Amino acid sequence: MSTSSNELKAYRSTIVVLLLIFLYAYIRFTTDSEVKSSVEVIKGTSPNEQTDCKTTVCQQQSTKLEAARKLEVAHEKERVVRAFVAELQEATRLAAGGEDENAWYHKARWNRENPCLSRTEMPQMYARRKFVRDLDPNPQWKAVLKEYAKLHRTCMHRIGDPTAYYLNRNTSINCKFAVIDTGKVGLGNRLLVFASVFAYSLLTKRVVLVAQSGTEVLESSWLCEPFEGSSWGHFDPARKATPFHGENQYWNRSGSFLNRIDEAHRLGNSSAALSLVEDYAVANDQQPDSRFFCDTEQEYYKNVTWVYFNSCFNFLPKFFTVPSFRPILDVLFPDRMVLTRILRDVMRPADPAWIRVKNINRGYLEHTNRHLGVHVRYDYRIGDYNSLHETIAARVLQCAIANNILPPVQESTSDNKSAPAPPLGRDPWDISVFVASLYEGVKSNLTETFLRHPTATGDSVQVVQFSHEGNQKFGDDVYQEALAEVLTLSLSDFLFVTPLSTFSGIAQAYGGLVPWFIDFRPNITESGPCTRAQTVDVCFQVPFDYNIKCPYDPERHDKVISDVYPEIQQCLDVDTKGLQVITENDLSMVQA
Ligand SMILES: *[C@@H]1O[C@H](CO)[C@@H](O)[C@H](O)[C@H]1NC(C)=O
Ligand SMILES: *[C@@H]1O[C@H](CO)[C@@H](O)[C@H](O)[C@H]1NC(C)=O
Ligand SMILES: *[C@@H]1O[C@H](CO)[C@@H](O)[C@H](O)[C@H]1NC(C)=O
Ligand SMILES: *[C@@H]1O[C@H](CO)[C@@H](O)[C@H](O)[C@H]1NC(C)=O
Ligand SMILES: *[C@@H]1O[C@H](CO)[C@@H](O)[C@H](O)[C@H]1NC(C)=O
Ligand SMILES: *[C@@H]1O[C@H](CO)[C@@H](O)[C@H](O)[C@H]1NC(C)=O
Ligand SMILES: CC(=O)N[C@H]1CO[C@H](CO)[C@@H](O)[C@@H]1O
Repeated sequence: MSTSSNELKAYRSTIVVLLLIFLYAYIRFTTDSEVKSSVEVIKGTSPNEQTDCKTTVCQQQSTKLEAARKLEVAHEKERVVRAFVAELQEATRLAAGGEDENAWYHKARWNRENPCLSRTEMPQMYARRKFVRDLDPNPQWKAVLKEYAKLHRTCMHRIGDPTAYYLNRNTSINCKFAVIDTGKVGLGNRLLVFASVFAYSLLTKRVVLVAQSGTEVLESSWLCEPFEGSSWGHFDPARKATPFHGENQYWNRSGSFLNRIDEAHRLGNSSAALSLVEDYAVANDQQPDSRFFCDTEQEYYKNVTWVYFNSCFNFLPKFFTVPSFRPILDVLFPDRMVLTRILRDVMRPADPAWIRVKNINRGYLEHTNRHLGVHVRYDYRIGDYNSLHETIAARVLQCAIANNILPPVQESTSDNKSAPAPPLGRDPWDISVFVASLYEGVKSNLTETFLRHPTATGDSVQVVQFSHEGNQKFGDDVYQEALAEVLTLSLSDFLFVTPLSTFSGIAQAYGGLVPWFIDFRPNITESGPCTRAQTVDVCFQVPFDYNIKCPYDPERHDKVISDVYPEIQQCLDVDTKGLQVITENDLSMVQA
């Protein structure tokens, strides 16, 4: 019995060694394009083999194999980034038309004229949090952003006034554009659309511009200019080029664009048929059509000079379903924290908003050991507030105590006042709770609770809230203030958010935090007061489809998105219906 089992083991090991040697050789000698698939083969089989891998030779082989695999992955990653940077550089070269930017661009002067404290200070503030890891450095992303900024300023310098350039149907400069138009929406939606359209512009090497109507706030008063040497704002201030309002100018609706693609496909792919789909400008309404997220359709979009996004949705998650976008997305954002990166490196607060954040921080939060952020948003109406606020206040407290974020309080105030706190193995903490809400209910309840009752740990808890507007407002000051609140929330160690709220969403995304949703469903009993989110990403609320809709990609067409891409999931029931990207590497650290 034992002899044969030993034999079997030896036999197995030999096979394993041979297999590993074979695979190693296979990796070494396959071409670039095959690297990916061979890597997958090894990934799939190695765990089983390693359990059998007892001999030293085998272990050495396996270590070598692992090293080879890592090296190949790193090379592949480098190759993808290099190729993408080269494409951006080529786009810039074509746009420049031989003009040298040193003749007109003065970096130091531009930076003097466009000060932005948060550019250098914000990363330091995030790094200072005590219960949250910092984002990994990402030099590839920085390099890509730098190239993109160069493309942006080159195009903007060459075309002059973008509105006139559009209205003249001018195509003399080799640049393409994407316009963001959110209309009148709150800060959260606005930033999410900015991030979505920016992501698209980067992926497709378009110049991103923000449409400006007379009544809208100037983004430059609350956001820094994101691209060195140029401005992305103020497109079409007089609304002469705006689609969906009155005169349509040159915009074709995305629906008619898709119809003509279908027509071209019916006629076969002769160049005559393809030229039927040569649009100057295409406008997307509400959110891009599902077919926007397909390679074939994106091939046609490459020939469209202007693409307009009239939207208030966060459609960024669906870019992870576009096969041709995936390699660079995967390489630049291995943890899928794309929204966090874009918010922190493109949507930087302008000095007035940032100074406000610093003041709040200095006055109330900096000296504390632990910082909980709470954003409570009742559904706009005072009725919801009156019926819900006691429940919500209780749930916030329960959630914080159940998750060891706030200490429990002692029942009696007078008798136990001098009772020594139980030994903790550390000094008592100062814990701060920052509440952002249009109402004061949660703040009053928490303040009262911690004033009346000593904590069981001896830690002290202070609660802060600044604005309580009652109703959501719009306007310059309100945007600055709202952004300051979002950023203060994002600087928390722990974050409680309101389901469905995009204001909550951008706080979690700036902060790189996986928050807890306070359950706003009145009668919920089984799930407890709160539910931990599944990701740092924000929900793409109500996408048109949960299936892939790419008729010219029969292999994927009509399949359920989450089946094909498990890294994209439906948003949680406690939150809202939609899709979101599941990020990796939660930055929260193990709690003390
Ligand atoms: C097109 O744009 C270029 C660059 O700004 C400009 O020189 C040219 O005059 C424009 N052409 C028309 C027809 O407006
Ligand atoms: C064009 O048509 C040919 C033959 O009908 C086909 O092989 C090819 O894949 C088509 N190309 C595109 C881009 O659709
Ligand atoms: C885009 O335009 C180029 C040049 O006009 C043409 O060769 C190509 O077929 C077009 N692509 C599509 C998908 O229509
Ligand atoms: C806080 O709210 C809970 C739930 O409504 C209530 O039981 C408690 O008395 C409140 N505490 C204070 C101090 O207001
Ligand atoms: C507080 O004091 C009361 C009465 O002396 C006692 O029953 C209770 O156990 C004490 N609580 C704690 C947490 O020490
Ligand atoms: C919640 O409970 C109350 C009282 O039990 C009931 O009247 C109400 O219909 C319930 N609401 C929901 C949404 O189930
Ligand atoms: C179907 C459709 O609306 N086509 C229009 C698209 O836009 C061009 C101008 O760019 C018009 O000439 C087409 O009629």
